[in-house]
Amino acid sequence: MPALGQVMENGQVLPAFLLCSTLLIIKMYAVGVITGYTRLRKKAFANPEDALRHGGLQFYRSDPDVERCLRAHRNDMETIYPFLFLGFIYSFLGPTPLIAWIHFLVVLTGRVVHTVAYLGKLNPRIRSGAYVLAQFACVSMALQIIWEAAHHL
Ligand SMILES: N[C@@H](CCC(=O)N[C@@H](CS)C(=O)NCC(=O)O)C(=O)O
Repeated sequence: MPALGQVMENGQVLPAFLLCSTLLIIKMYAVGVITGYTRLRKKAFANPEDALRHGGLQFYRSDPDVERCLRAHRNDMETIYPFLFLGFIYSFLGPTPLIAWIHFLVVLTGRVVHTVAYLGKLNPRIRSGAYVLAQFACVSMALQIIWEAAHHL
């Protein structure tokens, strides 16, 4: 396996991964901000002390839109966190830069579309398709890591 500096210089694979993964982390932050904004807009708070601060204990309640944000965030955690591991290790396997870029961009695009479709209540097929697309790229990276690791046992 090449050293970190080599990967950075030669293939532009690691910088591609760092770019896409950091954008995805910022995307997750955005979901958190939208969740907080939705709580304020719908007056639906997760803690009694928050509700008291914003008008009374009656606002210590759940809300379908807030729940939707939380599900989008949970789905991000189920998919993006594994990508942070898989993409990083994959970057060190010496993949063809173009193929690696395609993997990372598919995950980035898939996850952004998933969030937009989920929060925007779009046709569920768009969300499912985006989910499957991003997962497909992640499974591809996982299989390549397993393959490489198995050959170094
Ligand atoms: N934990 C997921 C596993 C399957 C999954 O991630 N499905 C995608 C595409 S249908 C999804 O957007 N699920 C909705 C969600 O996780 O809230 C679930 O409960 O649905």
